[in-house]
Amino acid sequence: MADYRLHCFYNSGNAFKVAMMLDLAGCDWEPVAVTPGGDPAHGPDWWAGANSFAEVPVLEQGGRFTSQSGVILHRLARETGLFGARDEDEQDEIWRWILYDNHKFTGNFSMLRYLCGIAKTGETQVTEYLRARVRRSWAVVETHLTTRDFILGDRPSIADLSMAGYQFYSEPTGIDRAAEFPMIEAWTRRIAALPGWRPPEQVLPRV
Ligand SMILES: N[C@@H](CCC(=O)N[C@@H](CS)C(=O)NCC(=O)O)C(=O)O
Repeated sequence: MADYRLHCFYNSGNAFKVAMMLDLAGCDWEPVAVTPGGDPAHGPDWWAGANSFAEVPVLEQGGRFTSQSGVILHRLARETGLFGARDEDEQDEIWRWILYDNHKFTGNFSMLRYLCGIAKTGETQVTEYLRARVRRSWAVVETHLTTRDFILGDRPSIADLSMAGYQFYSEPTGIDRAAEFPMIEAWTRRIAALPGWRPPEQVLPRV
């Protein structure tokens, strides 16, 4: 069995955040496919116990299960000595961006992508509302990246991996990233150029 097992599914950009970290850090890991709501590999006990939040990703390591991509990234940075903070100020800065990511940068975009690109609901007041919120949070990151290559400055950290998780899916959302957010576009390409990076379709299981 691999050192790390990532319980995940293809469409989860939150799971892809962790998959990127495992790949870039050169970890020995394998994906375990999850079907939301229940599947043969994950019975009711798993959903009620190890995964009581009923979300992916969940990282399994030596019988221990951890959910929440931000916490998983933090643990992996500590264990591998890679993509983490060099001091307490950097640690605070990483958490500041990961929390902003979970709440706004990823939080709004993941719902917009789901409605527009996967459920294909068509235009609604909800998609309009989410798109406006995505544009506002992406504008914050666009400005931040005008003066640096990565979120902390000149080197990538788990803050970048968290925030980039959904940037590698291409369903239409009504937002033209390359045209509207060229700094985010360039940052995404810098992350994809890191040694060991693989796209979601190569690493996450389709269920
Ligand atoms: N803040 C969580 C979000 C996890 C999350 O929302 N996962 C989605 C897939 S991307 C999920 O499992 N959704 C199932 C549900 O909400 O029922 C994290 O970063 O891990």
